[in-house]
Amino acid sequence: MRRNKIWMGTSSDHKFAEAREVMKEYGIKLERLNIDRVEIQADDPELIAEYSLKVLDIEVPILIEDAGLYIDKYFGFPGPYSSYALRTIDNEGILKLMECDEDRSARYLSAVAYRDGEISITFTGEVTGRIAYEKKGTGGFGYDPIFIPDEEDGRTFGEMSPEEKAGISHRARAFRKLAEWLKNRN
Ligand code: ITT
Repeated sequence: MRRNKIWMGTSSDHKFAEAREVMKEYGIKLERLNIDRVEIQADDPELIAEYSLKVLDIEVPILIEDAGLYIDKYFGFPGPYSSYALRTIDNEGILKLMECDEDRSARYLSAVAYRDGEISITFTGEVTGRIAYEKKGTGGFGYDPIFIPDEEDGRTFGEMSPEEKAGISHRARAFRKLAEWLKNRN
């Protein structure tokens, strides 16, 4: 089975664009399968991605990514409910909820479940940071305007270029692990 072309099942233009750029660094072509994947309720993004992939009846090399924002003080909320929280309370709601909180530590998690004719394997990526006091920047998507990664200079992901975000993001880390693994295997 050809593995230098892989499909990503996602409804998100942003997730796909970020993932495609990372895979391109390794000479791997990522194609988009525009689907609404089946998502189970679980705390762990690995389990969610793996289940979404398991119920997908397609025989090509394919992957699913599950990602989310996990706020430490709120025991990981919104976590697996990240899409729902964005659709309902949005970034303004998160900022309001945390108005008086000094502990603002948070992380993004990504789990990429991959399958081809021979093997199923999952890789994870994480970036730690904190929730800003106000929205900043128009780059990225979702929670990026309120997430400040630890490893940078205090700017939110929303204030960074796509390349800067890709240098340290949860997604880039998980996809790089997959790409390295695929390269070593070929
Ligand atoms: P698919 O399930 O169709 O892939 P989705 O948008 O539902 O797309 P996720 O469940 O993986 O994707 O992500 C949940 C939400 O978390 C998503 O709606 C984003 O808004 C947010 N999110 C994930 N990664 C993010 C990132 O890198 N920057 C900002 N927000 C992100």
